[in-house]
Amino acid sequence: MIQHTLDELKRQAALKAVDYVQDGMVIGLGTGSTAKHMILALGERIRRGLKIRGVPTSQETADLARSQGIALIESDNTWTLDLAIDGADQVDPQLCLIKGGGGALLKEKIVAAAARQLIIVVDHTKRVPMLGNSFPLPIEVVPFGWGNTAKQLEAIEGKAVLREREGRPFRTEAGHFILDLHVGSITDPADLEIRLNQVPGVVETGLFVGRTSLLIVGTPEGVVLQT
Ligand code: ABF
Repeated sequence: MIQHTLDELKRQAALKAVDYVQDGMVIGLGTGSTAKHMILALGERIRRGLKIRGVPTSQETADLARSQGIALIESDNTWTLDLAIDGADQVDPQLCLIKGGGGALLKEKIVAAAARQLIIVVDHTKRVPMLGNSFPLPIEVVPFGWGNTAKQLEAIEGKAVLREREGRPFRTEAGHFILDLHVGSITDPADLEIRLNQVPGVVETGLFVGRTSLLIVGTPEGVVLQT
């Protein structure tokens, strides 16, 4: 059997996702190493004549998309997205997600909410029977009083750890902090999302519930789809 690296499995799944992109569509462009493969594949198709426009979920994605000739909608106003394609950190059997490992969860969720369809692309290691446990839940919070926000989150569940980069708090593109909430099994993602969002200071959580239209998984045995 051919040994595939995880990155190759992500690439194969991303290529499949790009099959769903049609001429004239407006596409939400995700962030991360899997989304990068998707953007490179879109670039290939654009060079063969595909015409699309994109809304990027991060500066990194915007830069890559431009380099691939994807026309970006620069307006912050209103867009109608035919499709969004993004990665995830964990996916459960109901297609609920944990996202935000890369820190782009806020724009990713806004884009997911604006899209008629959301395709999530992962390698098989991201599939879990239950969200949580091995991956802490990222929560974007305003810096003001973040320690108080952390305590209130912990009163709901888990241990909140301020994400740092090079010894300083990690800042999202919107200037917020990320608290990584170490929780056990998330038995009811919808309920937890509601409760976490009620804490003052929380901007958004990395729980994506009921948003995935199609999951595309790269596995050593081939690409698998789940709706
Ligand atoms: C983004 O990229 C994030 O929401 C998620 O944290 C990450 C997925 O990681 P990768 O595609 O690099 O494995 O979609």
